[in-house]
Amino acid sequence: MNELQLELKNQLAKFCLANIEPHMEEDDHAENFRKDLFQQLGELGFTGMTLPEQYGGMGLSYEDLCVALSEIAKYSVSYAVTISVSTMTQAILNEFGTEKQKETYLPALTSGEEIGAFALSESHSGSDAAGLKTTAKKVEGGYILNGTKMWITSGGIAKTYIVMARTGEEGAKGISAFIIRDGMEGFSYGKKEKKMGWKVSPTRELVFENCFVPEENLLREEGFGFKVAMAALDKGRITIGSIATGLAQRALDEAVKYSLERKQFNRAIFDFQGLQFMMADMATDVESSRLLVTEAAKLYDAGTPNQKLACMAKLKATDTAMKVTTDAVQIFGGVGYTTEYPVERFMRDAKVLQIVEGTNQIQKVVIARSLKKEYSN
Ligand code: COS
Repeated sequence: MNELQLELKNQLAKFCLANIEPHMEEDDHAENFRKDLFQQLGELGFTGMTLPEQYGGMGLSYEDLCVALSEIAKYSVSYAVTISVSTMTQAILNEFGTEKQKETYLPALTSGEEIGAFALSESHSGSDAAGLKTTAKKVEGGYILNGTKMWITSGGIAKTYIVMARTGEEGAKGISAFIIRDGMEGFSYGKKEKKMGWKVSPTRELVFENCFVPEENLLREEGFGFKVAMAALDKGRITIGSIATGLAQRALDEAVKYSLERKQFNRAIFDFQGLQFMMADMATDVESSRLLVTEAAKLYDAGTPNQKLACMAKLKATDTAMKVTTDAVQIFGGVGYTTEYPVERFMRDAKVLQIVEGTNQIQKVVIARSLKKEYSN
């Protein structure tokens, strides 16, 4: 970690300890997202880290972003994910938007005044993203959208949504990407999901009923939407990996500390080799996840993105988060299963990391496709 990254990490640790940690248990229970807290993170520069300064960003690298997200995730996966998805929305606008689109939407997002969201999934198209059914029919001056988007992170609290809808033929080539704003006529929110974890981060349906979207809200051209979505996920998968790594690190920290204090049979439970081996495995998995995530981010920053490595990072780090948080609960024993300690929340927050931004089975599909290509040449 370089000096700047250490500084970012320390600044975030201080902020999260003072402002997030004290509310987490209560907010998790009440499913309460604090917009003011998100905005404070914005004032510190953490809601637009990778965007150019010209649009209010910090002009930092994905490796820096991963360090920051990992640190926030130690305290709250929900806030880390809100920032990760909002940053992904900004990256889409920055990469595929016109100058006018960037100037219109980016400053409020980078500053943290507004939140961005990404809407690809539908009830019948999750892993098979190219099968989406929401339609965008061309009319004079724009498009009319009809359909429902599902499981949208920050649904309801976000102001700017990148929404994928069908303008043409079946499959990937018929999909286009639109910039949709909260409050547009014909755009409403469906039910807020009741979830196992990520309780502070709202997940909602987006409902489009004859929603008119002006032409200037189309990203690039018709039929370009699937590429927009996949390119965004290539980066999103690295940042999800960094969040998983932070969560796993925190679970390991808690487990080791507890095992050094907790006594059974007149000795600290850490002294039992059964537990030592468990914690050695946990630490090894956390470290390998961090190395994979960092390498994937570095390659992206160097202008040589490696999709296979990004998928491996997401796969390894999120499987690690699930395993390490589960083992942490085991090390805590009975109290680990109660809300007296945070490890049960860590375990609940870990599960969906194996599902979002492409299930871990989809990551394996992409990794295998890449292997086939490499070995067929
Ligand atoms: N970047 C740019 N373009 C990409 C791309 C990427 N990473 N991946 C695919 N494309 C392009 C392909 O090049 C292809 O275009 P051409 O025909 O012009 O070459 C087009 O997109 C279709 O690609 P493909 O044939 O690979 O699409 P599939 O339907 O087979 O889908 C998977 C591929 C399964 C990998 C994709 O649907 C996927 O990632 N699914 C999971 C969705 C997901 O992550 N959902 C989570 C939502 S956010 S919580």
